[in-house]
Amino acid sequence: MKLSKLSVRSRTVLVGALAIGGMLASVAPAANAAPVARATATAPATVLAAPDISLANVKAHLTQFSSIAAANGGNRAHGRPGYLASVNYVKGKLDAAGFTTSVQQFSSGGSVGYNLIADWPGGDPNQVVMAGAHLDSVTSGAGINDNGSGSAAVLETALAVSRAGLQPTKHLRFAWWGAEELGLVGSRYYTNNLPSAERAKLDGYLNFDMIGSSNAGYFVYDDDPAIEQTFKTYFAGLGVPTEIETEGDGRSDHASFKNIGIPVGGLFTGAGRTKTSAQVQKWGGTAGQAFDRCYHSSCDTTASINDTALNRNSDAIAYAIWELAS
Ligand code: DTR
Ligand code: ZN
Ligand code: ZN
Repeated sequence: MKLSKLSVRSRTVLVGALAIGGMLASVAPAANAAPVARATATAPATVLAAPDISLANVKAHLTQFSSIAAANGGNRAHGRPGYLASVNYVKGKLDAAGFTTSVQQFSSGGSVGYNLIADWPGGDPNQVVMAGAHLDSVTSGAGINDNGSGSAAVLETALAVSRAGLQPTKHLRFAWWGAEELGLVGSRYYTNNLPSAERAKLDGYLNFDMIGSSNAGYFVYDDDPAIEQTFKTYFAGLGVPTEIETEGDGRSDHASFKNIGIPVGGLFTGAGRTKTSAQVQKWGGTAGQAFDRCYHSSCDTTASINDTALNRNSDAIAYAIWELAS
């Protein structure tokens, strides 16, 4: 079901049904799904390793976002047609993959905004693991790193869950936020309107905003120790050093969840701050230059993406989802 332009009204659509549904329906594994480990009377289910997330698939989503911006005035900003087209693109992929999707509407600056929520049927409805990314760009450009990168990586991880026919212990929910660039408006609307009984079910929220910066650093949010350790373990396995994220406390959608007491974590490759020589020793790149010299600029295009950083972070997201939901 494609969304068309709607009247400017602030209302919650379907999220109530989403919260009430409880997602108890099980889903038959896809025909080519990897065999799912099952607990037996004597042995607990072993946690299956997360699949590799295809960089090519993630970049194909970025190409779609780029085409959407080009066809809609050059951006995917809140209140502009490029944002709604981005929502419809992501929603179409998720609906086709068996997710239960809902669109939450809100109003900001006189325009209608949209959050896209996708639940993977199954898992304990009282233990929900969420992962999200803001889908809107600024008006100055296509927003491919900020935040097509996070949106595409979370989408491809969700599609990998479907392809694997994953049946995690916990319930998985994915989200793409509107109007983050206006001040976390979409994610704040979601958390402010989440009933307390639903808040209590949230075990954690993972946020991915700018994960393919051209002069990338590898930053891990240090808000929740367990989530932080999950990501650090992954990067240690790659032999990639990480630093704690200090540029953005409160500057992305994880803040909306932290503000209501939900454990949060996430990954970031840097925005306007300058990379130091010491960081170049760890990660390569260019000292004295911004991590993303195209931050909030018209040059935030597919040409500005660091493939290695995007690939590593996409795989880290899958690793964390498989680990934290088992
Ligand atoms: N506020 C984000 C960019 C940003 C800046 N610092 C951080 C730290 C962690 C995540 C994101 C960010 C934006 O412009 O969308
Ligand atoms: Zn931004
Ligand atoms: Zn962002």
